[in-house]
Amino acid sequence: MSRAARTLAVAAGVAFGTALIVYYIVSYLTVAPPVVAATGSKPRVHLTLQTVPSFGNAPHPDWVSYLAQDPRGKWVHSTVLRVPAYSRVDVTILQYDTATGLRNPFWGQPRGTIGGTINVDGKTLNVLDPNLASHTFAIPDLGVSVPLKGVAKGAKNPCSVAPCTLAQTHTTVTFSFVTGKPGKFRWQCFVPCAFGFPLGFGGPMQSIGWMDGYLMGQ
Ligand SMILES: [Cu+2]
Repeated sequence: MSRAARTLAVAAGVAFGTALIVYYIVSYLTVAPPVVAATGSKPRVHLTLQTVPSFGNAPHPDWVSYLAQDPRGKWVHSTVLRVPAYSRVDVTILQYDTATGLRNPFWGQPRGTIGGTINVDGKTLNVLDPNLASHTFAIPDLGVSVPLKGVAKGAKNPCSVAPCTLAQTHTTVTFSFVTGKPGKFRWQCFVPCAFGFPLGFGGPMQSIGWMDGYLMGQ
C-alpha cells in the first residue's frame, strides 16, 4: 500500500470514529422522553410503571425498558416522571421480566419506603431474596431503593412487546415514598439487566427513557 493510500485509510478511520462519537453525544443531548405526570394531586399522588423484558418496538426492539402510565391510563415510553414536592407518592410497578439477580445482596432490602417495606403480589416484605430480583427502582438522592421481583422463567403468557397488559404474567409491586423540596432527581435500575452488553451495563442501562430516568419534583 502506498503512503498516500495508508494516510487516506487512517484519515477515513479517524473520521468514522469521530462521526460515531458526535452521533452518540448529539443523540444523548437531544433525545428527551416526554414528561409523564403522576395521577392525583398534592399531597398524595400515584405513579404506575411497568418493566418489559424487551421493548418490541423501534428503535431498540430487544432492549429492556421501563414504561410509565399517564393520568389518562395511556402507557408512555418514558422514565421522566413529574411528582409534587412535599408529597406522598404511591407507586405500583407491574413487573413482566424474569429475574437477573442483584449484584449486591444489600439491595434486596427495600430502603426509603414508608414503613421500610414493599408489597409483592399482596404480601408485605421487608427483604427480597436477591436472586429473585429482576430490576430495582432506586432514587439515590431520596434514599429510595426497591427490588422488583421477577416472574418465573418459562412462565405462561410472557410479555415481549410493550406495553404489556394485565393478562400477561407479571408481579405487582407496590410501595410509597415521600418527596421533599423541589428538584430534579436521577433514578435508575441497578441490576445489570442489559442483555448483550458488557457486564450487562450498556445500552438501556445507560439511557434515559429505558432503565434510567428523572423524577421531577415540582
Ligand atoms: Cu433493570
